Amino acid sequence: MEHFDAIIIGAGFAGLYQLHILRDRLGLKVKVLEKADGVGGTWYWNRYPGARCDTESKAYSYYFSKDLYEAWDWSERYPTQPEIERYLNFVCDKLNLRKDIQFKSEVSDLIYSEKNNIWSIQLKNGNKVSAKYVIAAVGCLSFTNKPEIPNEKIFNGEIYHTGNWPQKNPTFQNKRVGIIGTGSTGIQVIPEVAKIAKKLTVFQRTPNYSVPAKNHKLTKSDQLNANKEFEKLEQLMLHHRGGHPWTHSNISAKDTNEIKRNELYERAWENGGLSFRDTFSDLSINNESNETASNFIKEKIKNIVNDSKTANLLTNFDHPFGSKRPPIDTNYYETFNRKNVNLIDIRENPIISFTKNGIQTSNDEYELDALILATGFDALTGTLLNMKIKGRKNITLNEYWKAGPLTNLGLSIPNFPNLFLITGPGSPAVLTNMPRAIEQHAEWISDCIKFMIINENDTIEATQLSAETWIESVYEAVKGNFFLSAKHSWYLGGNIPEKPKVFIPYAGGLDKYRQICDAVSKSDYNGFVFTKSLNN
Ligand code: N01
Repeated sequence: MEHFDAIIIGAGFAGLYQLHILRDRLGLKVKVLEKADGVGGTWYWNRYPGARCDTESKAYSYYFSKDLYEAWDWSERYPTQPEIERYLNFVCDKLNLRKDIQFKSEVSDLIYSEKNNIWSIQLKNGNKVSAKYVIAAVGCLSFTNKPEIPNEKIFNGEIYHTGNWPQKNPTFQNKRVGIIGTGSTGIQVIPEVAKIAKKLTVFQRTPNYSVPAKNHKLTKSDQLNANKEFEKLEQLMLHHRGGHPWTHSNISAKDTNEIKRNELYERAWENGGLSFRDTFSDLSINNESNETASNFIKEKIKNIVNDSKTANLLTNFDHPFGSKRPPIDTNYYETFNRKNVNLIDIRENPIISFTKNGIQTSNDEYELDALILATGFDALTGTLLNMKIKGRKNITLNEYWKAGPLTNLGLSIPNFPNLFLITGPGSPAVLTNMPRAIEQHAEWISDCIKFMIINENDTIEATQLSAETWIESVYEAVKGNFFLSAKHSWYLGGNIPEKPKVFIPYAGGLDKYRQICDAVSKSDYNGFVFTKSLNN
């Protein structure tokens, strides 16, 4: 069995950067294990029509190297899936990473041996490797949520999940297509499929608030400006709680007069994108303020959608704006004005089962040639818990996290020494511009391993007390935030029936979180214990 200093699981944004710095800065023997046959992580699997990032390309890039940043030109304001996949392949080649990535290598078991202080890593293909350190760079949204609809086997049509899209794009030309799900993904895929399908039936359980992306092609001068503004963008992102390149508003919506407020909303709507939710400072904590945003979006939708019944269904919100991750779109609401598109309310009339020819709801049958599930993910913990991870004294991660994920800083788990998580549960991760959170984590982990090498430590492990204290901080950070009021949201495990219902990410902001992590490393890792073996 080949032994490595470090095994990294996953070759997305996180795994690639972690490989680069552990190998090229610390000189470690490192291998990345990747389930797919190419790099990209989330950007490998989510190749559905319309897949594109909601964060602007100039910000959704690595920032650790200005040379690397300047060597790549994005072609649109928001990068498409194929362009991000190409970008990650470019980074991989530029940094000569590919030779240390083993593709088609899905990890099934991770077992820690206390006796040897070694992790053995079992792959689904039967191979085995071992390592001193394991870094799980498995992504936060990588384990698909496929609802169990009875009688799937009798359905004659095709079934696709957006999070596991086939390499060879299926064709929907002249087909009757159904889509379940109107989250960020559904909102991207629906307008694209509507353009080609003979008929599109959208099965909506909960309407979502969406703001226009206002995507556009980037000109040469846009690209040069992004390069010139590298330092400025970097600073803005460092000080933004979500790692985005704009400043926070300090104006309350409720305290702003209606004319001014609508002017600011209009400007944000016209500008498009995720910054809409930062138009005012109190949208996520004050009912009155939140309602102003919700009403503004409702009005917009009602002005766009011609059929009033459809418009009512699309605005029948059951959660405050921003309490679920707000999507952005290109022609989502406009799509419902097409003659070939039909919106079905499955909250009122739930899906009962597949039939031979389609889907049966409580009041009708819908004939379909293909069904697309845009039903999201078992987020943040799904992929970790699906690998069988055993730590000290044979404790399994599944048992240890029975009541919810327990980590210190979302980086390390008591009883699981030398196992690090990138953007793990308890970190700001999914509430941020991911590459910023990923770079911060990968660097913290690399610094920590360097510290261990210098000090000849064999193991590092979060203490139980530090993890319990940190999870208290996670609950504290979200108190009073509307995130807690969207009961079905994946932030709360609400989309997976058997999941503990706890708020998973740290909502205190990436800026504050970075300071906390820095303070921990400066204190020689307060909250962690190190051990040395007798050989040292
Ligand atoms: O998943 P979701 P997503 N029966 O969980 C419905 C990121 N992302 O893939 O709301 C019927 O948000 C569910 O209905 P409801 C982003 O962080 C990023 O869209 O639970 N319906 C909902 O409508 C995002 O938040 C980007 O009532 C069922 C939908 O399916 C995260 O990924 C692009 C159902 C799932 O929405 C997840 O987004 C896309 C069932 N049994 C995504 N189960 C970019 O930035 C679920 N639904 C590129």
